[in-house]
Amino acid sequence: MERGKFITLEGGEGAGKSTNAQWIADYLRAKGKTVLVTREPGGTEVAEAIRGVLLSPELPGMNSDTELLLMFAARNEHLQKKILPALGQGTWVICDRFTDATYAYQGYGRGISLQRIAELETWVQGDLCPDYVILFDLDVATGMARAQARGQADRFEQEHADFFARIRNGYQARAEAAPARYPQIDAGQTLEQVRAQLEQLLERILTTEEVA
Ligand code: T5A
Repeated sequence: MERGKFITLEGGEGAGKSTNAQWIADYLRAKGKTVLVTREPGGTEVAEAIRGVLLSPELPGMNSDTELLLMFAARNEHLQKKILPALGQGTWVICDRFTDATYAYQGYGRGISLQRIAELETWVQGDLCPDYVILFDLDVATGMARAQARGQADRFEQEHADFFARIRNGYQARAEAAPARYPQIDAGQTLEQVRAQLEQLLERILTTEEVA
């Protein structure tokens, strides 16, 4: 059976990934695809429990390497139990954040060596990487304002603007290195305009897959 496509949604806080994940899935389903929507950190019972530790504002701050290892521990569980079986059955997987978030947050944000992240990536993923990384790009102030408007901030949302500026730069650096695999959405537009951009992009992806 032909492997499903693996599409991840990335960007800073409040960029609109979660708001649009289900909409993307519904669009693809209407085009005849079987689609699974999931998220990181999380996606399985064990990985969601790890997410609870990673995001809790109640726990004291954790060492950056501990944070990195927990992200990959959750990812391994998620990949083995959910993502790889789904892809193997021909299901398209839409994942709200994946390893690009680790490069952006733990690498560019926390300052962990990108080489160290790459080693863990190879260990956990082998040669699996997303077919497309949809990057929701948004200025930091708007993203923080949107996230704050939702109420209590998690451990990451309590960081300062310079942390999120490094993250945005990190995502841009990764997108510039492989622009065809990192299509970008201007997430500062209205939801209607964002969805018009997504529609164009999804049509392009579907056409490319038909030709391939
Ligand atoms: N993390 C994750 C790491 O550090 N390393 C890793 O490897 C991984 C996988 C996850 C945290 O973990 C970190 C990154 C994160 O900090 P989370 O709660 O899943 O925590 O965090 P986010 O993915 O950032 O979730 P957010 O909800 O903050 O961002 P979204 O999903 O991009 O934003 P969304 O869709 O919830 O929208 C936010 C608000 O804006 C509104 C929505 O209605 C909502 O209220 N909105 C818009 N308003 C106006 N115009 C638009 N176009 C709008 N789009 C959405």
